[in-house]
Order: sequence, then structure tokens, then C-alpha cells
Amino acid sequence: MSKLVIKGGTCVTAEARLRQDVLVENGVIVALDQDIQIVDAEIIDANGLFVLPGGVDVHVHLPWPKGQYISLDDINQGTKAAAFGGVTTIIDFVIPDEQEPLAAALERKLNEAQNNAWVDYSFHLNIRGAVDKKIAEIPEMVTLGFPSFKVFMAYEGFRIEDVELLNIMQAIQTAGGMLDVHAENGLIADRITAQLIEKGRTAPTYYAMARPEICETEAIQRVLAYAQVYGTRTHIHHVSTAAGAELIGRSRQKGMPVTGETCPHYLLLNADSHGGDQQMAAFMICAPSIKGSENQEALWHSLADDSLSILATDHCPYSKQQKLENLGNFSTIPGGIGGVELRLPLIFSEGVRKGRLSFERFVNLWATAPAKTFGLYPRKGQIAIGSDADLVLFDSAQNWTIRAESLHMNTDCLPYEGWQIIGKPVMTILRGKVLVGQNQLVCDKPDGQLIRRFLGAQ
Ligand code: DUC
Ligand code: ZN
Ligand code: ZN
Repeated sequence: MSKLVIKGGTCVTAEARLRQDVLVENGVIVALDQDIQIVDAEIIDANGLFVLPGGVDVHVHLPWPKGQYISLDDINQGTKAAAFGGVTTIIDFVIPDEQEPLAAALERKLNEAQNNAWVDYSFHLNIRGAVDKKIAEIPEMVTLGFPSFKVFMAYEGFRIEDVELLNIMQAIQTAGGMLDVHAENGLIADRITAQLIEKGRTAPTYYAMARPEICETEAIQRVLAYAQVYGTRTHIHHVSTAAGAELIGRSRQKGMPVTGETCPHYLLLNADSHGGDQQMAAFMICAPSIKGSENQEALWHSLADDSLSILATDHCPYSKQQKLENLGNFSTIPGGIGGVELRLPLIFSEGVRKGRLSFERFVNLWATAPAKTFGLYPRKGQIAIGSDADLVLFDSAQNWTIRAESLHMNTDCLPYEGWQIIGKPVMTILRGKVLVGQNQLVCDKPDGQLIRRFLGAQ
């Protein structure tokens, strides 16, 4: 039996922070106490460090296959970067071809991931194209442990009709699953984009104008209205507006089974962060667009007051070359930003240290709430007896500078390049095994497991 004690650290959970040792046997936490003494155990010295639950990132693209550019992290590279960022479970997406059954696309993705992921993983299943056929597969997918279904309200080729959305919601509700949504009004976005291009307003700095706030808020309002028809559990990905977060918060207050997430780039950047620099504007292109600065503080508040309950990344890295190849036309620049490795240090440094979030609230947003919402809890997302020993040791005093070249995400164009950060994950433990330590990958081969997810009663 393998035994491990993490000694002398301060454990931070969603509820409290406490000096205690963690005893792990065969990958599972079996005791939490002040001073655990076990003769035959491996000891990890965590004095002076915080011990957090390993991160759960419910929104990563490994990769995102839309358009002429494919994002650059595959399941191997993306989960490696996740491990360096203290993330121990990710949820990626199965994106079937339009006519392809969900089961076939899932099989493809499962084959890709087997023996190839450094952290534990699961998938949301995208529904598009031949929607009726895919709806028929929903009950089986839920039974197999894939209960979340993603739809896009924007993007030609991905966007579904409202009648299809309602049919999907009804089927999901009957099957005991949940819907997750890219909530942007694609008609508005495509129309404004076409008009800007026609007028010659093609530079990357115009991108924000092409996806104004109404694009997101209209879509969120609509999907929240539809969610009431069948009472479908609904999760809104990557909320970028204060108004969108408020709509979600109000629905939650009324007791609707609705959750919302935002991502570091919407908190840390605003539509003017490029300062007129076209290259930086290209690096910042993502959908939903990054909005005006008045949204930033409001989004922090939404995380603090539980209007938004999840912090994810929408990890989707591209290279400088991909981003800059068509610099003269924003509509052809691939949308996405790398983030899976930076969620913890960025949000600790800018959020916890600056008093916008308590450390406990951060842990909830980082691991506990995402695990609960997506059917990973209590196995994942907490430091508790019986849970997987997925842990990250965090040095809250380490001062460092973000340089894409010293990180592990496959990108050379982070909008945070050169930022001074305080706080760094220094060790990542997956099911009781050290995965990353002293800035090195310690495991010799990928050992991430598929986690089948089952949603609790509503
Ligand atoms: N938004 C992005 O910016 N990239 C990937 C997918 C998405 O919804
Ligand atoms: Zn999206
Ligand atoms: Zn996404």
C-alpha cells in the first residue's frame, strides 16, 4: 500500500483554512490531522505553503477545431500545461461532425485521451448538425457518465435553431443531464462583422465592436427563459458582461438550476487593453469578445456574491504566426487565448491578494463548485477524507514574471506577457502521486484517467 503524508502545510478549502497534515493511502485522502506520524510513509514537506484541492477546469479546448486554424494544445500538451498550473481535472469537448453520432465522436476522443492525458479528464458533448439523431443518444450518454451537452448559439456551422435548443433542453431534462451553452447571438455578431468588413473597418481593434454586449445578454436572457420551460439544468460558459452575470444571478436567486462561469481574460483585460496595438488586439481576440472596463469590477463582484459560481479558462491557445497571418482582417483571426496553466496564479495575484475574493471563495470557484456542478464531487474538488488526493502546493509569496516561453502551453502570444505575479503553484499531486515538482514533470508517462460523471439530485 502506498502512503504519503503532506506535512506542515495550511489546507485551504471552500469553507476554511487550517494547519493540518494530509495522509494519503492508495491515492485517496484517509486522514486530516494536526500532526500525523506514520513510519513507512513518504513525506512531503509543505511548511510555509498552502495546500489546495487540485484545480478543476471545466472549459478547455484540446484542441478547438473550428475554421482554418486548429488551436495548438492537444490532450497531451494541454493536460501537461494544466498539471503545471495546479489543475488535476479538466473537461474538454467532443465536437462531432454535423452528421456524426455522438457515440462515434466520443469514441474518437476517448481513444485520443487514453494513456495520453497527464491529468484526469472528461468531456462535454456538443450537439449540432443532425440534432434529432443526436437527441436520441442523450439518455445513453448520461448513463455512460457524460451528462453535460454543449450547444452554440453563435458560429456558422455550430449554431442551432431555437426550436432545436428547446428540443435538446427537453431531452436533457428527461434524461437527467445538463445543458451548457455558448451564449452569444450569432446573427448579430455575423451581421455587424460583415458590415464592418464591408466598410473597411477590418483591423483587429474593431473586433470588440463586432460582438457588443447585447450579443451576449440577449442570448443569456433567451436561454434562461427557455430553461424555465422544462426546468433544465443550464450552465452558461464564459460570461463576459456585468449584465449577463446579473441575469444569471437573478435566476439563481429565484432558485433556478442555473450556473455561470467567467474566465481570467474577462476579469483581467478590457476592450482597450491593447492600447491601439493591432498585434495585441489580435492576441486578445476570443469569443465572447473582451468587453469595456466597466464590466471587469462587476464580474469580480459576481464571483464574490455567487451570481457566477465557476472560474474556468476556455483554454484555446494559438501561435503568434496564426494570430498575425491575417492581421488585416479581424474576422479571419482565430479566436482563443491560452489559460489553463495560469488560472491559479493570475486569479490569486489579482483577485485574492487584492481583496476581491477571499482565499476560500477562490478555492470554491477553482475546484469545489465546478466539481459539484459537473458531477465530479465528492471525488474531486475538495480536501476531505475519501476524496482523491488531487492537491496543489502553492507558494503565495513567490514573485515571478509571466513569460510564455517558460510556461507549457503551446503559445507564444499571451496577452499577459511580462506581467508581474505573486504566488505560484510549486507541486501538483494527482491521486497521491507527485506529477509536477520543482518546475519539472515528475511522472514518466501520462496517467490521467477518464472520470465518468453523475449528477446528483437537483
Ligand atoms: N471561444 C473562443 O474564443 N475560442 C474557442 C471557442 C470559444 O467559444
Ligand atoms: Zn464558447
Ligand atoms: Zn470554449
